[in-house]
Amino acid sequence: MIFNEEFETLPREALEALQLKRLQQVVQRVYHTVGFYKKTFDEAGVTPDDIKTLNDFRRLPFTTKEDLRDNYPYGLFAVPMSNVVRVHASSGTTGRATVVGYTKRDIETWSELMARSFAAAGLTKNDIIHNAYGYGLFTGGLGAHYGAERLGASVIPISGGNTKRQVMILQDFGPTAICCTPSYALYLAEQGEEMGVDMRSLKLRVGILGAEPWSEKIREEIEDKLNITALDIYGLSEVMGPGVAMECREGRNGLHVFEDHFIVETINPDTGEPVPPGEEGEIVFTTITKEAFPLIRYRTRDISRLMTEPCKCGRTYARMARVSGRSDDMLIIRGVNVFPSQIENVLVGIEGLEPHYQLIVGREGTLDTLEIQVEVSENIFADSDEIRVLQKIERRIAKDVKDYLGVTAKIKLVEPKTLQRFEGKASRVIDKRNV
Ligand code: DLL
Repeated sequence: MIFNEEFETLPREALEALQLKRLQQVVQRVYHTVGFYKKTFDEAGVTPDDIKTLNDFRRLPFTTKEDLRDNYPYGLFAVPMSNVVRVHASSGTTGRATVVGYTKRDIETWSELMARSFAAAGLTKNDIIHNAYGYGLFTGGLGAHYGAERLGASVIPISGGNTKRQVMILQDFGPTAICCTPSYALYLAEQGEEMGVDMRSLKLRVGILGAEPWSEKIREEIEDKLNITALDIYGLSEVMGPGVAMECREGRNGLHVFEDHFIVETINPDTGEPVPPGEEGEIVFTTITKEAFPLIRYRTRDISRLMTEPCKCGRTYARMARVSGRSDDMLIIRGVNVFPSQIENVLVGIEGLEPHYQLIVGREGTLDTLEIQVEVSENIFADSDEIRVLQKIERRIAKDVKDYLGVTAKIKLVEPKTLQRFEGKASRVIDKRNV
């Protein structure tokens, strides 16, 4: 279902004309209201009047997370605080939080984009949405909440945590859709099973899952355990929150970027040069309708690739492939670059393992070490030849990690349900080298 037929299916030419018009307006506005942009544009030798085509746009300087931190908390706001009706913040793993603001109209836009996302997942006003994204400074909870109301659906504002109670509510209130991180969906499934609840026979039929990277294999696992269709939703606080891009039910292949509100590009993270559609690069967004906190060419650090082929759902937006990881999540182990998602890909391909793992990076003398802890499936312990089977799995992981990623890892198989579970975003890397 398409929530806003007019904008979501605009012919490309009209869409690009709209983008240019909106871009020109926002560039004028930030140049004249935000000191930071005046300075960076001047330094780059570009003025708002130079933006005559969408291509000229590449002359504008990038904005980085560092810039946001330097202007903490409100330095990049383009309206007076009296026009700001909400702030959110993302904590990040290092340094100061990033603070973002919304005008009344920004909240309306965001609600509409979330409503569009829910509609893309096949939801209507007849659905009951169990919203387990955290409410608070995190954008997930309130973002999804307002979108669900905009759609006219019924929302259960359960937020994160208290997992046993969540299982009860899933049984008793009969929600048809769930919003949470993929890792929390798995945890809920596991917790339900432990409570003796048949999680496949709930009324749930759709999951709108995001806020962290996940793989196709994890999607299959969630779909199987909860008997739902699981769809990927993407967003980041700086750009708006959830609902920047959403996978549609029909295509299930890449997330449509709501390009009437955001211009998306991919760049080479090392050189800043543009990368053509189809090739992996760092995703960069420019917001073209936001009032309180517009962002020009914001470098997300997220790695993905753009797809411009038409989608069977009829939306004319470009799609981004599922985010494979963040350039700043990259681990360098004895000089080899490794993304946690690459290790996950190796693990999910091996029979007998559960999708719960932890990576521990350390240092012995001057050498980096990597330990992969991963849970094995319950049924392995039923095997009479348990020890031999376990050893075989261990060797297989070590070999695959070495063959595919070029790093030597110590493997530690652990019993089911012994590693940490996550209510929000999973954090699977413990880097002891930094402490
Ligand atoms: O995570 C917003 C959100 C809430 C998105 C709920 C989807 C659902 P932040 O806390 O600012 O905002 O974190 C943003 O999370 O730059 C990505 O690295 C990662 N991320 C978000 N969605 C996805 C996804 C929210 N679908 C950061 N796949 C982003 C992979 C994702 N990574």
